[in-house]
Amino acid sequence: MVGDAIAKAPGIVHWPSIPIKLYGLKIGTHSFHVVLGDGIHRRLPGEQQVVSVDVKGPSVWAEAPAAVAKGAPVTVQLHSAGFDVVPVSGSAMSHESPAASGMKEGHYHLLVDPASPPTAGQTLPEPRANKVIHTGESSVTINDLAPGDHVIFVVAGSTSHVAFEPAVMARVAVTVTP
Ligand SMILES: [Cu+2]
Repeated sequence: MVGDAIAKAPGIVHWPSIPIKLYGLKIGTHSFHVVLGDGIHRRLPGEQQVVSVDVKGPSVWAEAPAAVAKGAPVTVQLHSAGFDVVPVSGSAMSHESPAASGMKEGHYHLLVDPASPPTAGQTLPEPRANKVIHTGESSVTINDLAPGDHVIFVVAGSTSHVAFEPAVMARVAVTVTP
């Protein structure tokens, strides 16, 4: 209804511009209901539009708490389908044969508050504590997030750390309260 509050909750994406970008979709058919809201998230007049998308995969998706208190660790749960997640091999980054894995196997890359969203085919940055994490594990804990809003991208990349093309990624938002 016009004037009703639009919740901030899982499955509801508030997006300030066009196009709307949706990350972390599971394989399968999804339908999206699009409505307009005002600056304080109240429904504006206008028809609801419904669009449908069939996601073929591969896919990654992630879950994290929407809000944590300052100093609390943030644990991100990682999920995937349509490719094999393998442990990160070698102690150093290697960039031989970037396309060799062909999206059949790879691992997760977590980018905490990157300057811009990651893109398909890019070589992912080297590990940095609590900022850039390469992992084949099914969860990651991030520490020392400053109070405020944070965005964490989870990017599927090859064993040589190149983002899958087309991009396979999830996005989670975490607010750290003072
Ligand atoms: Cu990597």
